[in-house]
Amino acid sequence: MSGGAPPPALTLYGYWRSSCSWRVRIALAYKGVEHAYRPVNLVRDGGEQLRDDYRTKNPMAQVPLLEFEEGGAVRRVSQSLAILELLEEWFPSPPLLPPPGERYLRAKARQLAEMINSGTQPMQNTATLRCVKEELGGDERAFARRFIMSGLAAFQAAAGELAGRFCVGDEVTLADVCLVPQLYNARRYEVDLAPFATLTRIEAACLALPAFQAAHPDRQADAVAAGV
Ligand SMILES: N[C@@H](CCC(=O)N[C@@H](CS)C(=O)NCC(=O)O)C(=O)O
Repeated sequence: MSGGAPPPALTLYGYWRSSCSWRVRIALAYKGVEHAYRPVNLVRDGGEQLRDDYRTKNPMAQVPLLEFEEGGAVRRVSQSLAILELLEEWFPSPPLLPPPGERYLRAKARQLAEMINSGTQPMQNTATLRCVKEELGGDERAFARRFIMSGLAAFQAAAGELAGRFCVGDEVTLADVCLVPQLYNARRYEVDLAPFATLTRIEAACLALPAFQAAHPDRQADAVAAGV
């Protein structure tokens, strides 16, 4: 059904300011993987992700989505961490996880990534904030700020024993790939980052790397189209 070799062509559906798309862009750039990019504008006309043609591709109506052909069939994978793990299997070098023998450290890199992926980002996602504001009449920015702060505080506490130059030792892992876009979002929602000195130090180390720079939202073709 599915071979081990990577398919010849990959297409990433994403949005320049989507932190989850940014995670995948970092991994593709870090591993030097050629791919096509198909922007899905999450804002225009209420959001292109909600259109039937996109929902057919991803019933969750979210980006990112990775599309490729295999064995004559079109295959699609959504959920950034599933995509990152797939890329790690196809393109193991350079790795985004500690070596296979380091099971504890591999689990910790995944744990930190999940603390952002499932514990923090969903609370500031477009659909969540639209519900807080339009259906519940709440202050969506305060809501986002509240959960980004508690998520980052937990992340920093959990990373403490492991952090070196990056979140887990001195090599980039999935934890860094998730952290950097989350800190960008924290600034968008005016979170005070002063208590997170370890995280902003790691962020600076990541942003010194060409892959993180190339994946930055402001460098994406659809950001230019949006006038940024
Ligand atoms: N856990 C998912 C979350 C995906 C997600 O929330 N994507 C956001 C952008 S970062 C989105 O498409 N939002 C559209 C919406 O909420 O309508 C992943 O990691 O891919």
